[in-house]
Amino acid sequence: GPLEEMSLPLFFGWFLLPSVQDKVRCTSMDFLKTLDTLEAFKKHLSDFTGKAEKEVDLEQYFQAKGTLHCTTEFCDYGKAPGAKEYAQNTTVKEFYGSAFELSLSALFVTPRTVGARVSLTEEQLLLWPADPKEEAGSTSLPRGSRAHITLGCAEHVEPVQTGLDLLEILTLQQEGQQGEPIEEMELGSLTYYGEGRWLLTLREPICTPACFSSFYG
Ligand code: 2AM
Repeated sequence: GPLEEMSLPLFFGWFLLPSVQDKVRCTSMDFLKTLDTLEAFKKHLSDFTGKAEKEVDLEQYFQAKGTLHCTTEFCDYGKAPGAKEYAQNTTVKEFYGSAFELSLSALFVTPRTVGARVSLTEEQLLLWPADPKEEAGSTSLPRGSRAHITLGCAEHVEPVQTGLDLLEILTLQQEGQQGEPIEEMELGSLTYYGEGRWLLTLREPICTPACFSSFYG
């Protein structure tokens, strides 16, 4: 019946506490503001606009998408494959409602999304499901590679894209593409990977408290 169908959430994940959400949002806005002014970014502006001469205001370009969180398992109310098994997993049940500290190690921007990479600890990896997308490349990426927080999406782009954009950058790195080092910024080093893909590796990871829980919507 309908109640049974509702018994699984839309997704499980780590939810940032409201006070740190503001801090992370500010950091991301500052980064976008700075990136926008860089000559190197202007040089590759057509990645974002399709036209070389047009201007782009990155802060307007991306729209925020609700509460900041790092999705572990997308359940789609039970319709997604593996959702039931995940919800019934003893580790998932044990840690449900527990506090964690997430480490944000990088920020990334593409013409589609802006996000923060989350570097998971061994304990946090226990809550990370097997992810076919991480295993998809010719040599698969380490477990947890997709872990991220969506900070914003371009118009008509769904948040699921953020993790795929991150995997794309990590795949390039794994294939040996160093990217083009752009400059040392206050927050860390900025690298360009072509096709509008920018990665800011943070000098100091941002540590943020987060609660492992689920979202029904
Ligand atoms: P996100 O984790 O990149 O932000 C609700 O849509 C949440 O579930 C969003 O946070 C979204 O992306 C995530 N999500 C949506 N579809 C997904 C999918 N097919 N696989 C993994 N995560 C998904």
